[in-house]
Amino acid sequence: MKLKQADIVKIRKAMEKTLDSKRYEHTLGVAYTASCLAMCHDENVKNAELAGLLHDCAKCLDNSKKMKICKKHNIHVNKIEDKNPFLLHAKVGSFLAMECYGVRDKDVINAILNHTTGRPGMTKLEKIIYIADYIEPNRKHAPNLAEIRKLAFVDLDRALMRILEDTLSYLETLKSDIDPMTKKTYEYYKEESHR
Ligand code: DGI
Ligand code: FE
Ligand code: FE
Repeated sequence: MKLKQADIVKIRKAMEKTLDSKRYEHTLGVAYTASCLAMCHDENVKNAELAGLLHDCAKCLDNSKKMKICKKHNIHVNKIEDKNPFLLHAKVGSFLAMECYGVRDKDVINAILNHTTGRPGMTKLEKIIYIADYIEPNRKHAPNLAEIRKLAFVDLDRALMRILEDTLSYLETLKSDIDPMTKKTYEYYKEESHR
């Protein structure tokens, strides 16, 4: 099924309702940034906008609601997610994208699913959403942001690697639990960058 502009408008309005205003502004930032990255790197622009709009659609559900959705629909919750339920907004979000927002495109669904931890062997769209989430205009505090923003429009893989490195060291300084997938993604792209 081809995505219509009307579907995008409907989803944008649904996000305005379901997200708090800060998260909605971030969401618009990710959608526009992802569209621009798609233009720059020859990806489907509308898919990038759609995945950007929906990537945090489950972010404003409280943790018990996210857990409940996982239990009800047999979505696996690992130990780290059990201790840090905010991580589940990606899995739950991809589920809602399919079930509530009618998304059928697998690549779009996977871009939502993997936007927090990444995964080894990401598609171009998955990389674009992962990167757009980090560099969108409302983000302010990440180190090296100006440099990574520029790099994202030159080389997706190098931008991805910089973000993975900075995210992992940030999580390590905070002594946060690290999801096995976050670690695996980093190891995979570190190896790939040496090739
Ligand atoms: O939902 P957003 O805030 O827009 O962005 P996100 O879904 O990428 O979540 C961002 C946060 O998630 C960021 O502070 C890094 C953190 N994160 C990524 N991987 C892991 C993680 N946090 C923990 N505790 N463990 C991880 O493996
Ligand atoms: Fe998120
Ligand atoms: Fe986000």
